[in-house]
Amino acid sequence: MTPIYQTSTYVQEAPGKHKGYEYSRTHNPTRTALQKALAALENGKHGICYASGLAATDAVLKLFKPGDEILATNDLYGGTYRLFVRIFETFGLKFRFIDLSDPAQVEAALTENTKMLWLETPTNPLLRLVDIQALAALAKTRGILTVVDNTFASPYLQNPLDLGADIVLHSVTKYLGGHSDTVMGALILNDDELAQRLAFIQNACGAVPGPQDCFLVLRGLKTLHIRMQRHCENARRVADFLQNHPKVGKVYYPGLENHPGHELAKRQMRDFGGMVSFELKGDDYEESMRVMSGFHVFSLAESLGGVESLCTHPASMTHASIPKSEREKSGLKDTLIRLSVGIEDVEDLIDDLTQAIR
Ligand code: P1T
Repeated sequence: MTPIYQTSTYVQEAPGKHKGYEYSRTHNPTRTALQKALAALENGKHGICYASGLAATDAVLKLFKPGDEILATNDLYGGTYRLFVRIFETFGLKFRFIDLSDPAQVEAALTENTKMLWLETPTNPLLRLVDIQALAALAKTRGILTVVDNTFASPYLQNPLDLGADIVLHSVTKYLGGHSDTVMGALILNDDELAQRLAFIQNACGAVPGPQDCFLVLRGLKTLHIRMQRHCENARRVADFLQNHPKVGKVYYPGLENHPGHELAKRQMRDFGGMVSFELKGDDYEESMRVMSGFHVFSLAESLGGVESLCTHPASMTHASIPKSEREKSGLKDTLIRLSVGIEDVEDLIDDLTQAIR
């Protein structure tokens, strides 16, 4: 097993002459092992880890300069929106949020200042599908960078670099770590020059993960494939159950045949993932709140991708930093319930949903 190199500095042979490692903000052997593993999982050449998913996003944004414009999906993690609008807009970057599921709309929205497409697919929390191959091809013709936040799918289900994306981002906190015990982010890419710039930002800005966390993620990765198989199986059963429940309204899961992105999901992903969102019939706010407070097996908490099932109320939790008017424009209702379906016995999950909805 890769040791946990719990060290901040390394003895050098002579001034300016080190043995490959000089200081742990720059390099740490446990982190190097993890970065290589993550690169391999995404079929990428370079992996670069950061202290959180948002720290990885922050590093990508530092590639740009005032006046540059970023076109982003209008359904995305609330913290990403907050970083874009509340931090980087004040430094002169410009952001526009549109529905990226229609490539024709995207083409019409591009301007000469557009420098990056920011994709999530499936999106958080509405599980919309975005065509990575089509958008990356379009972006390439204009010299625009395509970044895919692959957190919801994980590399087990989808490899954006193979579809033409330039950079893959992960909140490693989620499926890669897999046990709700670590916060971390990663970027994976092929381009040497871009990787050098991002590694420079990693060191110069300093948002690096510690060796203990790198070890935990290395251990988590060993079961990624098995966990993902079970997440997908359980989520499919949960989605089917919800779809057939008389009190449930809309169910958002790319594995359902009536999901508008189902055909694309079949092409782009190997399975449909562990995230399911739904609304109750009648869209009553108080009823939704009662369901979310009534679970015994699902824990009411932010985050996703751990072995234990979680339930989240996006409007007040993960997406509270997006103004209500913007949330409504993208179709995110205050009554939406998001489930991260874990790897427990699925009958326990169905029983819990049954009693909570009752
Ligand atoms: O939490 P952090 O490791 O900084 O990752 C941010 C992030 C980035 N991208 C996506 C798609 C995410 O879902 C997240 C974090 N999301 C949650 C905490 C959540 O419950 O949705």
